[in-house]
Amino acid sequence: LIKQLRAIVGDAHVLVDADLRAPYETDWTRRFHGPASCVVRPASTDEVAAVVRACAAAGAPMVVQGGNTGLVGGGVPGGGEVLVSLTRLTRLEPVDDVAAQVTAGAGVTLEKLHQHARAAGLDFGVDLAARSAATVGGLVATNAGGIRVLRYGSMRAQVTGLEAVLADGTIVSRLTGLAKDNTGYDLTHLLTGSEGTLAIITRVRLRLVPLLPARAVALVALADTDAALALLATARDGLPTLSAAEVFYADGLRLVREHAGLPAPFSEPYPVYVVLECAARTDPTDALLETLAASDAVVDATVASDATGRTRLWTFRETHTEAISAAGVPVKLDVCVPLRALPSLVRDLPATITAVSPAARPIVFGHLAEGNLHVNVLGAEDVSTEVTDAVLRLVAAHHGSVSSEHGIGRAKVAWLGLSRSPVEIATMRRIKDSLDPAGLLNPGVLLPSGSSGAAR
Ligand code: 2HG
Ligand code: ZN
Repeated sequence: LIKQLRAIVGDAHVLVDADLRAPYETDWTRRFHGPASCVVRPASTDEVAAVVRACAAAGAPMVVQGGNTGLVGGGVPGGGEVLVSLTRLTRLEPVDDVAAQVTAGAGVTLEKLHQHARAAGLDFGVDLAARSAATVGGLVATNAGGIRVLRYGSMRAQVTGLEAVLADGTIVSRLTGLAKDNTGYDLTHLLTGSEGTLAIITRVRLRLVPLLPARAVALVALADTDAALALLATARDGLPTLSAAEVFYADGLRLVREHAGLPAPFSEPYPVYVVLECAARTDPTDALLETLAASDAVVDATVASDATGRTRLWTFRETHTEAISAAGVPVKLDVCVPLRALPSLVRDLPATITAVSPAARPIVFGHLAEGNLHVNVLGAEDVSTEVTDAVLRLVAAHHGSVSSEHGIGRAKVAWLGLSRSPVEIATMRRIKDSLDPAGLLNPGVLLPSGSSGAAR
């Protein structure tokens, strides 16, 4: 097989040596790792198809990887797979400014996509902290969310078409990007969020949004999560330009400041902080200030309209992941609950976690408008299963989801049943078995491997 793969992509792009494979075999949180039989780096859809055909003929399972920024182990090997890295699929086609769409290769980074869209006077609606490494293929495969879901929706809402290689090497392509197209099963949206288990996405057609150059950011201090929700309601009503509403807490801010050596944003600490961002064609600062002044929930606030000041305020939020990783290997849980249940979840989390791991240190932050919290638990690596179980059961009891935006990956397969019914899971299994009967694509990701007759 390795000889065949070399013939397809060239010797330099089949990595067999352990030290060359290593960066692909571990996710950057260091939580998930497994050996790949080799890493193969195709440079085109045809090469991906040939790689898949060769692997399928050899009965070799594959794991698909983009920028390796995923947080649930969906892009790292379980053990022994051929790792198909898509980072060489970097073709970005010219922006179609009539349709306001663009076609991008799976390996294009989010940052490059932003630059490309902005150079054409448009923008791309999804943004997230891992923008410099996260790739378009992975963002679509995991239906990534990020900080602008409030305004533009998740990745799914941006995808108007895609091209993918099926498990037998067939290429399926639908890249016209029609705004209305009611001609049967929506394969694009079936593959979006399928986490590499149904096909390998090689190109995507994406919707673009107007470029809004005038921005204002507020960092707001509040007494509790109820107050954060009250502020959100006021901001949603009063600010049509609202683009982001993010939340973090005093312990997260402390960790971020220690890690990055940042000064305190206010003269005294507060329990809860919310970052609001408004984006428009004309300066939204006055409207933002008026909204803050009208909200009883606001205890203190600081607002920035210039790029440096905005980045300074965002840094308090966006450095969380990095600061947490620098402090240890966290148990990372990405969950959401109905907004009304958010204060109760935040209140119950610490005791739920310390009941199974007394020394654990939970740090919670996330995307306020979707009730999406990133529950990061430090000092609980040894009891990660127990902590995960306790937190996800608490979330389910609040009628929430065990994965809000990161996906199921390998991390949450055992808990999928807390969010999806047995009938839903059985239906997903039937779809998986019909598209990938030998169970060769990302085995062990999203659905347990080997639970049906056809899978390994
Ligand atoms: C974010 O919102 C990402 O910054 C990462 O989804 C979350 O590190 C995390 O838990
Ligand atoms: Zn997030």
